[in-house]
Amino acid sequence: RAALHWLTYIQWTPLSVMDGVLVAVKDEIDCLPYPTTGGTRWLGKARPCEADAACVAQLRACGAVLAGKTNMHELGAGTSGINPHHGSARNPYNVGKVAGGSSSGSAAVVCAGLCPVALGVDGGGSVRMPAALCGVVGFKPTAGRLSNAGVLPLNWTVGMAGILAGTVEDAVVAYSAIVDQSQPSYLRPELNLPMLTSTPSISNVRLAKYGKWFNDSSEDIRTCCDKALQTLRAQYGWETLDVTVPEIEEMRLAHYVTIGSECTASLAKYLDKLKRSEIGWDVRVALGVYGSFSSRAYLNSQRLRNRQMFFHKEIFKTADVIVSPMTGVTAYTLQDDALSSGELDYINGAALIRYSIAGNFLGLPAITVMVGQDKGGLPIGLQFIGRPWSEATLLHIAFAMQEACSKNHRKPVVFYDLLKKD
Ligand SMILES: *[C@@H]1O[C@H](CO)[C@@H](O)[C@H](O)[C@H]1NC(C)=O
Ligand SMILES: CC(=O)N[C@H]1CO[C@H](CO)[C@@H](O)[C@@H]1O
Repeated sequence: RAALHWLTYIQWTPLSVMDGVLVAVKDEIDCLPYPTTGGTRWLGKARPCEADAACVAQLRACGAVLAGKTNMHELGAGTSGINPHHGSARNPYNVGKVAGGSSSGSAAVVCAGLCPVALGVDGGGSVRMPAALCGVVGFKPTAGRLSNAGVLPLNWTVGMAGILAGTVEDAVVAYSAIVDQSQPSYLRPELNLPMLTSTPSISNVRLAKYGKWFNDSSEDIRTCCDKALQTLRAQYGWETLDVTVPEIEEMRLAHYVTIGSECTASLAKYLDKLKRSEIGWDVRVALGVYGSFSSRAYLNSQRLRNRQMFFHKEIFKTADVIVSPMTGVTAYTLQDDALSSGELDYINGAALIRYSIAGNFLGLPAITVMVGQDKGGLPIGLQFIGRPWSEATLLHIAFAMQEACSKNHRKPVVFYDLLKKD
């Protein structure tokens, strides 16, 4: 094998289309030679990183250059990306605003042009929310499509790796590089990759919209996302259907109980020995709440999970995707005192996470693509949530959306054009 590799270099044949491409990795995914801190001061020491995560190993085999680890919200336990231990990622569209979290650094580096692609982890919208706030593509495939080996926190039933990319095309390339093909194919349908062309090769897409939920966002977001749907109708003839997604608040709570219980369970062996002073204030509060959930609450949450899956299956009988804004607010102000003390902002936090839950709790594939900017120039993302294993359809739809509106977007204030020779 070594000899074959050497030959490859002599002939200057790229290992893959990702050969030489810079990729950054969220600090929740194992990537040698770096420790995996999970945004904490202690986890990198308590749990040494001994091997690349499966998705990182696949990228490396494709020739990707692992540029480094990106900062994140401590333990992924918040949505702002404010981290008092390692510094807070700022939004390249306005450095006075948050980048969103928990994959804050991954969103910021892609937005600023430093890498075309970065990996994140999405347990409660943590890839898609910062992607929307930073105006990049955020893609979370179906649960089980990617290997969770080497991804923290271990064995969450809601979390998995995801992709942040400058364009849908780049997301497709990275996706094809990291899909898990190590397990027998009866565990998941065969992988399909979309052939993206400027005139979409799919027609009659039916988009399900729950008006009351859709409207539960700032006026700029509502108007912009509605306009995007009108564009899809005008340009491609894709119709929007009115649907109801029942029990959204119950789903949010059941997801919260699930993610909290799983986090506590997988980190218990470390947390029991840890001094509270090692943990940021907001994460101390989060861990206190997580640790209070009973096994009965966890089990009842799983009942709600089945019930909610049934509701979604009903919607997918008539619609191809569910469409919503990605977040209820755009990037908000990063307060000076939050830099050293962290921050708990439940109002903005709730508005950020409002549209994320089904992707995690039901394992559905979901993608966000930038569709416009608010009055302050901050990006607005539109989300498409698909049927299980419908990634190819989702990527087609996201690409069509990108093609229909990306020419109107303004560039971030902080942007490095790595291809410019000067
Ligand atoms: C959502 O808001 C729009 C105006 O932005 C309004 O026309 C529509 O009736 C609202 N829908 C619901 C279900 O509240
Ligand atoms: C703590 C725990 O259960 N870890 C398991 C998580 O899943 C991987 C495989 O996906 C196992 O190797 C771990 O033992």
